[in-house]
Amino acid sequence: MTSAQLQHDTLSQLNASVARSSIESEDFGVGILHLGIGAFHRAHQAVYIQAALEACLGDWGIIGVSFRSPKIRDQLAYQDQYYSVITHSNKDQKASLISVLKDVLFAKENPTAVVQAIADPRIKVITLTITEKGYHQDPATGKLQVEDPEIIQDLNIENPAQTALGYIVRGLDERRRNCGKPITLLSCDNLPKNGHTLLRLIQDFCECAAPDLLPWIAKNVSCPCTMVDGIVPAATQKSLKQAEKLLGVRDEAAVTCEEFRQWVIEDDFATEHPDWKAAGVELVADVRPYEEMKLRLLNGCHSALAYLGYLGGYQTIAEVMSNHAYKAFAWRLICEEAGPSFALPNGYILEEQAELLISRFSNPGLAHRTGQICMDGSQKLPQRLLNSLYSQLERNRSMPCTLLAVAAWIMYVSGTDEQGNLIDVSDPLAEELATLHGEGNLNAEQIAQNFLSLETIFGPKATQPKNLADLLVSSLSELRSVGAKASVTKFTNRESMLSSERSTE
Ligand code: CS2
Repeated sequence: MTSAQLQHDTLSQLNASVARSSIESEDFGVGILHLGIGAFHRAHQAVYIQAALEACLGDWGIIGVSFRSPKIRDQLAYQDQYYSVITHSNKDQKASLISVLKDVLFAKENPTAVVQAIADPRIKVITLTITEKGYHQDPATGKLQVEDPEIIQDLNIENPAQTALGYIVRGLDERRRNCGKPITLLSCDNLPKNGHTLLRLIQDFCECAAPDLLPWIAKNVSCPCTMVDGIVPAATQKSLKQAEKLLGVRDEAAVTCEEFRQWVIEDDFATEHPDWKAAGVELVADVRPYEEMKLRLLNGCHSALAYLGYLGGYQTIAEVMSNHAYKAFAWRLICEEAGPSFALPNGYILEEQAELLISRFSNPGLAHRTGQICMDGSQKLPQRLLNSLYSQLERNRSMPCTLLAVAAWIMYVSGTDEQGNLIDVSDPLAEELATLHGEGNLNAEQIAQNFLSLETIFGPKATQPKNLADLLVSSLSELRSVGAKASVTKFTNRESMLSSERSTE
């Protein structure tokens, strides 16, 4: 027998073990607009906002915006905006009901409603998870990609918006005319200086399309930087089945995540905001050390394990971590390569971070597909791997794990795996990247040269470390001749060599 679907009328059928909120939707009004309502927002910011509301009520209900498809809007509408978060610790699973969503808009269907929501005086904070590519930033110059066809369309303010920036600028313009009230925009994407980057791109956009909006923005809009952390794999039929078992009802919008969750925000709001502190959010003067730690340690290692894991035949990160060699590789990448490339936030210890990350990645309850993390590598590589690589090579440090990870990304985007199977490469530059491999007849030197000429990712030649090309050629050659698993195994040998050295000291 199939169970009933989660809705207001079926709440009484929820299993007693499901954590229910002490507040109900009618207790609060709307105050937050979220752009890009995917699984990550539902398992992260929405959970914090629910905790803030439970600690101290206020009008902080969320209106979500979906850019990609009407599916999540329809699912949540049918479920009266209720959904569940299934938390997998390394030992057990817990289900919690989330009831902070008020409505979800599907942008393409009603672009005006999104613009009006941005202008709505009840909205004080706009949160964003639009992915790296959603910012349309030229990585080489840091400026808006004014040549991008969607941006060209959006720069004509008369056209209905297509991009998040297009919506934001139209909405802010309407807000200025409508109520004139200040607003805070919180970028929650894994980008360096995400808030400041967002503000700069909005300004670039306005310079081309609405220059008279700039002085109002300077006075009324703040874009604090944030660091968001929490592993949230995409839902699968299996995860939805597991959710149903825990809940006692079906939830088409259930999200699965780990127990760990962190949100650090630069304390620079133009408006009031939910009681972040009561919800466990850290407000700090400077997010940078947290952001570097997150991007270089977690995300850098994640991408490295995803590319090398995928090529090694592994489907999920937990499976990758069950291979001792990959674990040793992760430890070395974090502790010896990425870690020493920046200053950790006060009170953080590198080895403790490495242990925590390795245990998080090993969580068997999270079927986090390597292929999901491999997506959009062209947008992720610089902040995750290249920043630490460049700064450490300049200091003559050896970076074999990071180089191997970059080489693995190059092999991945060729579109063919080690067994000759096709890879469905999802990346805005996918076609261009595949051509850099030629017809399969290029040697490692030629491939490395082609990739290093890609300034949008690797920067101009003059800014690249002098020995980068040679080092990349040797990592690529190794990967091409022995494959990912054997290349990674070298690091276990080194680990065991080191421990035997230590034990004979
Ligand atoms: C992952 C991130 O998909 C990816 O690229 O590395 O989504 C990662 O799971 C989160 O940033 C963890 O906070």
